[in-house]
Amino acid sequence: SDYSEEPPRHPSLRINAKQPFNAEPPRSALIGSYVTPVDLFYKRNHGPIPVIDDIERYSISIRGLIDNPREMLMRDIRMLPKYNVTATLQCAGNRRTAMSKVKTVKGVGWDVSAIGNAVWGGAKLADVLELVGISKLTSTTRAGGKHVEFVSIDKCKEENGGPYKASIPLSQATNPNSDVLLAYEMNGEPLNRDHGYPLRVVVPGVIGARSVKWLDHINITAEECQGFFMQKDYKMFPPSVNWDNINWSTRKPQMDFPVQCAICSLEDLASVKPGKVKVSGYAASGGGRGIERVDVTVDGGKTWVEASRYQKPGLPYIADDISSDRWAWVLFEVTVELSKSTEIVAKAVDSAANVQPEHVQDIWNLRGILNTSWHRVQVRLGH
Ligand code: MTE
Ligand code: MO
Repeated sequence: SDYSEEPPRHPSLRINAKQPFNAEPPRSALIGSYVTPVDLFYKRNHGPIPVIDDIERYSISIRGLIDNPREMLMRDIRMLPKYNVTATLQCAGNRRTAMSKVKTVKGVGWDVSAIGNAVWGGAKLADVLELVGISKLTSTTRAGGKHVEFVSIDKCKEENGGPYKASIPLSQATNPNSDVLLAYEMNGEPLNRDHGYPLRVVVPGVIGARSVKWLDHINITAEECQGFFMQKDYKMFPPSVNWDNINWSTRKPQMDFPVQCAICSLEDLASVKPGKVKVSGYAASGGGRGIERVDVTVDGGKTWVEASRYQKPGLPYIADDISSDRWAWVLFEVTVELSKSTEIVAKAVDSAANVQPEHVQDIWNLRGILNTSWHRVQVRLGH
């Protein structure tokens, strides 16, 4: 594999792995703005970044169990109605480093910033599929297709040098309300190379692993994608499963991400002055569920205070209201009074009343995914 043509990257990113390039911004970058700047958006790769220079000839093909397979150029995709969807992308491995402190896990270590919120611009997958004769809201094609597989251009070692791939159910792909995009823009700019130039999939509300970058083709299949990242990775196992007794086929590939939050105004072991301290961070849930509440405690849970939540300035955030971005995170903020060194804890509740698990050890799993335990930050009182 060749890493000689990697794109330039922002110097403040914290590099968790160099080749493939995996990096996240400092916590504070996430609360600087509701929409995460592209430069500071986490980058999660499994191989070298593909080089695509002939954009005029770049095309994707749509094939498999359909009547009218078709090749589409970028201009064909741009001809379809363009949608801007504000959606949070989160790696299933977000907060893995904290989980690995319970017991070793396999995978790239991440702090709390393998997540970002962007405005993705592109065509709806439901519109693209309609062009090849698959009507909206269908779950099976005439030829028996039930899944939509996205295959990339990149090459990764987990696929023995083959491309990264993933699939989603056809019913989700053909539902315009699920807002699955073939995106060519991020925050109003053409996608950059790290994030999938020229075209990527964005599956809102679902773990980042299904949002395939550098799309090469779409396959309509009878079965779920059999690729490594669907079948031998990104599945949630109970704490009892280890590398000797694992049976991958017993679990489904993870799709929606669970309710999550993290404090981003403080690094762990931060030194703070006694008195009023502002605590802020992000909260997000998968499946289009909004955030109902974020609770914060500084006294070990004896008392909790509710943080205020916001998306856009001047617009009240109400979970699941049509005025809110349903695929996007909320930022939260609360002022607490500190008189001694302590642990600050935050937990979120989503609109289906799902709550985060209290302790990371209860959800420990060998791949270190979905650490959504209450977020804890130790603070020391300074002068
Ligand atoms: N698509 C391709 N082609 N190759 C990859 O390595 N990584 C996936 C997904 N899509 C990946 C991919 C994973 S695990 C995540 S979390 C997101 O892309 C990360 O997207 P980002 O780098 O734009 O933040
Ligand atoms: Mo990921």
